[in-house]
Amino acid sequence: MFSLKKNVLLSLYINDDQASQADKPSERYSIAVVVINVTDVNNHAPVMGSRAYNVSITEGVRPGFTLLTVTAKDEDLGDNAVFHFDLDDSSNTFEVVTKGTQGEIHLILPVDREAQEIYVFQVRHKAKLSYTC
Ligand SMILES: [Ca+2]
Ligand SMILES: [Ca+2]
Repeated sequence: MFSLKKNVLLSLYINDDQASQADKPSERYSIAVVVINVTDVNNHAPVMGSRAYNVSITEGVRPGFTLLTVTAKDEDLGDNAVFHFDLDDSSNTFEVVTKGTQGEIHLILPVDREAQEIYVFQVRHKAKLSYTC
């Protein structure tokens, strides 16, 4: 479970230089602890682990085969860091399944090299919450 807050711990001193406890220097000041809670806002978009992938598969591979796992990272915390992957595949041959910060790209239809030799598509990530810059 993520926390939406990070703590900053400060020590606050108050010192009396005029105090007369010269024989007890530890009584010339007092200390208070100050805890500052910094709450996260959604100010980071997810970033892909790589800008491009190149994968080769053999025709005849059965649908369901995982041909690639992509990753992304969001610097925020909790729900502010949640995203899912989406696939822009006009051939409808592949699908992406989001598993945490990873996206598994599966084959969902058979490929035939004589029918199509190369597939090019985009993998996108979409944040669960809108973020502020
Ligand atoms: Ca974010
Ligand atoms: Ca943030």
